Amino acid sequence: MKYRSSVLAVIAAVLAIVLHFSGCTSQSTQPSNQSNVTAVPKVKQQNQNSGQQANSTAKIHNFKFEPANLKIHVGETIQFINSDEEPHTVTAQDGSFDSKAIDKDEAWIYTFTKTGKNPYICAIHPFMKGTVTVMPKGGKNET
Ligand SMILES: [Cu+2]
Repeated sequence: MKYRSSVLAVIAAVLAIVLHFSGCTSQSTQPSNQSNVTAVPKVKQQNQNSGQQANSTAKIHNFKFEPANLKIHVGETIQFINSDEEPHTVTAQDGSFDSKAIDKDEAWIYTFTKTGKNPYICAIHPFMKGTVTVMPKGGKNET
């Protein structure tokens, strides 16, 4: 009886030591990578609105437009900001606008001058879809 309990105590001590060391070595806390701080995106100024403030923002993230459906009023400007490593485009399905490739942390701004629905895709990844709905000024007759 006495012998057995002392054996158990030794086993418990060994287990405690093993657990202690495995716990220490397996989880070394690595410094968190802070490279994904959102910097102010540089704006691709390739349409008619260079320098204009955007009324709304759509992010391009994880191969998705966020939000995928935006409602604005006619004459308002949207900035599309790509936060993916991959370049994306904002390309109207009817061809009325096309950002061309927007690189990582770049923004593209566009002013919508006609009412109606503007479905768009990423020309590089056509499964990426979004819609900009442009309402008349004053917000009446919303679609
Ligand atoms: Cu894309």
